[in-house]
Amino acid sequence: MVEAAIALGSNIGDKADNLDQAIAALERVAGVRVTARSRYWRTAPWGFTEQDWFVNAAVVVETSLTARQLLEACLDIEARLGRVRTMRWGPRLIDLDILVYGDETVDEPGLVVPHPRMLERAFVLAPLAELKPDLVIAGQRIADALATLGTGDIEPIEAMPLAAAGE
Ligand code: GSY
Repeated sequence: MVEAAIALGSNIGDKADNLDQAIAALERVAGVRVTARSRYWRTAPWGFTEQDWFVNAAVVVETSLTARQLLEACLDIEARLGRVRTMRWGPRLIDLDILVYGDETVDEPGLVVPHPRMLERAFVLAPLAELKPDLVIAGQRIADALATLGTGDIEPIEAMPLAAAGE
């Protein structure tokens, strides 16, 4: 069994429900067991900023799948939930990205782990730091990498008044 971490994000429709459904679908994949999940975070859009805010989260899974099989399972969940791929950095119904797969390094078409840009993104590190603060990627502890980033544009949804979370 390998321990892997997966980032989730959504900025179309009922974002939190999209994440709920994706995590439930992951739990149903044979050979995958979700062992921990972060809070949901409301995050400002990164990259292409002229789009709606995101809900982001992270999960840790124990899996007997290979990294490639886990990727295929994630892509299958995205497709079944109705994701349509348009622009590269554009809005998305649901996004599942493998962040780490054990201590393996993979660099293949369509599959690069550890995720090459994860250390630059607070919307990835904040949820992951709740679950794996001491995980070291490229020589950096997740919690330390997060501390170097601005976190002013992200906040855990549970900490917000319900009316604001649902706006
Ligand atoms: O890289 C994942 C998709 N994505 C996101 C995201 O998940 N959250 C935020 N806040 N901004 C993003 N920009 C892109 S692209």
